[in-house]
Amino acid sequence: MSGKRHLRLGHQLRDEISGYLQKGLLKDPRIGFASISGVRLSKDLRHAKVFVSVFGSDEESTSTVLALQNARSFIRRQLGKDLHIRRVPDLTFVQDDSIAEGIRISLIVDQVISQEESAKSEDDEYSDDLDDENPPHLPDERMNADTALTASEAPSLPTETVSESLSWEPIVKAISDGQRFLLTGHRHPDGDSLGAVTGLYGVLKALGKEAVIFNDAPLPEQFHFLPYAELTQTSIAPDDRFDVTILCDCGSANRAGHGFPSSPEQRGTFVVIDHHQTSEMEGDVIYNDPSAAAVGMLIYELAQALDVTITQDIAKSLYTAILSDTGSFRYDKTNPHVLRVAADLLETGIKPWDISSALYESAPIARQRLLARTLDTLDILADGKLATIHITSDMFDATGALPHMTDGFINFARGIKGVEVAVMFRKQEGGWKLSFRSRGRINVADVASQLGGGGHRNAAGTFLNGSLEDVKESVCESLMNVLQKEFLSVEA
Ligand SMILES: [Mn+2]
Repeated sequence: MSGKRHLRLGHQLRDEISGYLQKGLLKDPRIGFASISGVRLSKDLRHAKVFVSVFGSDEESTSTVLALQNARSFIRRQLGKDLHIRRVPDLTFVQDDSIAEGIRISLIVDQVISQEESAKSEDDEYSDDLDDENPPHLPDERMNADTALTASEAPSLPTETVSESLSWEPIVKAISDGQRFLLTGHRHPDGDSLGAVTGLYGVLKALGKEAVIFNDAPLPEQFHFLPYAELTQTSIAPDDRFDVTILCDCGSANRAGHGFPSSPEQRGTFVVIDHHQTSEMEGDVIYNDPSAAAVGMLIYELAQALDVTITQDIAKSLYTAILSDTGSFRYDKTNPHVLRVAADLLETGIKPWDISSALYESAPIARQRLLARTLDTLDILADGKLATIHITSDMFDATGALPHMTDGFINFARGIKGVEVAVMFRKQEGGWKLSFRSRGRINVADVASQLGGGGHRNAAGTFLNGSLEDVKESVCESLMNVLQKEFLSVEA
């Protein structure tokens, strides 16, 4: 069998069956809002597995797949007529419970599968570099820092409810008992993770503790103004031992930098302080409050629990963290409490403009040149609800800009009137780093986590392999489905 034929048939089946769904040809009421995410053909073209993505509850998924399965004879007959083929493959409808799976499959179909197994082997590639620019953290408004991922962008989740079940007590105890600390945030740190870490350093210093700040790479220049940033170590000696290791702004050690100690002997008590909804959490002590606008807010609370007076140095760091993750006090999590904490920090005498100008108004010229080119790639889809931009290697080469300088670019795409979701595709070694931003209706954390990434409701990211065309097509198709469902269901 030729690869071409295989490819063509896979596409035809996918497109035809999708068409039947869209046209409402299948009248079974159990069929929910479904799309065909991919078709996998056996070598001899006699069998086809049809992957169905259902945007709805588990029950809706199951009943949709069941209904399609029951209608398979009808669908085969219809396909025979429409495609003018004598032998339509046997169809098996299976639930594609992740968009990622769908994309994986459709990319594979595009590349022409020669063995069925090839699908499996690519699994891992998606989850890889999640951290790259911190998925769980997507910047918001930011100019440079990878920052602002803003949990703040995630509306709702009343603070009170969440906090009630959370207690600082175990962390206060771990800190009181320990003497030597290791502090770090996620790889490719943003203003919140670094501000939280340097603020926490100030808190520990006030308590007379000894602490090491770790990041696997030198800090981006715009963070050099942060107190204690210059103490950051890019490696940890294998024989170095800590009583307590505190990880901020992400939920697991694999999001920390390369060289982050992996053994309990070295780490001591492993404490995680985070505010992400989708992080998988690991740690001896975990404090995760997704309602918090920034981890900086949590470090402020922790300082209070420890009875530490906020110095200017601590305030600078925590203000940076909060400013970063609230998009300069623009997102929904900018509630009265956030502003009161910010006000407290300003009471120490720190100057807001010193911080905001260092963070947002000190861009290198190469960054602005890359921004100009990136905006030129703007694509508007889904009746103006979906905007995409992309950055290729050539664009980096032509401008001399570096990957971390692209923070905030995507907000220019989301910032267009009518755009509900924006996606930025940025070339990275081995594939594309995707950043998602939502205006609020669509939960892009769900979309990203189905693609092996994560993030917040309105800001998320992931990494995918493939050509720009393939990745973009698949992701946009999935997003268009999500948008269609959201807007149909709301308008209906
Ligand atoms: Mn954060």
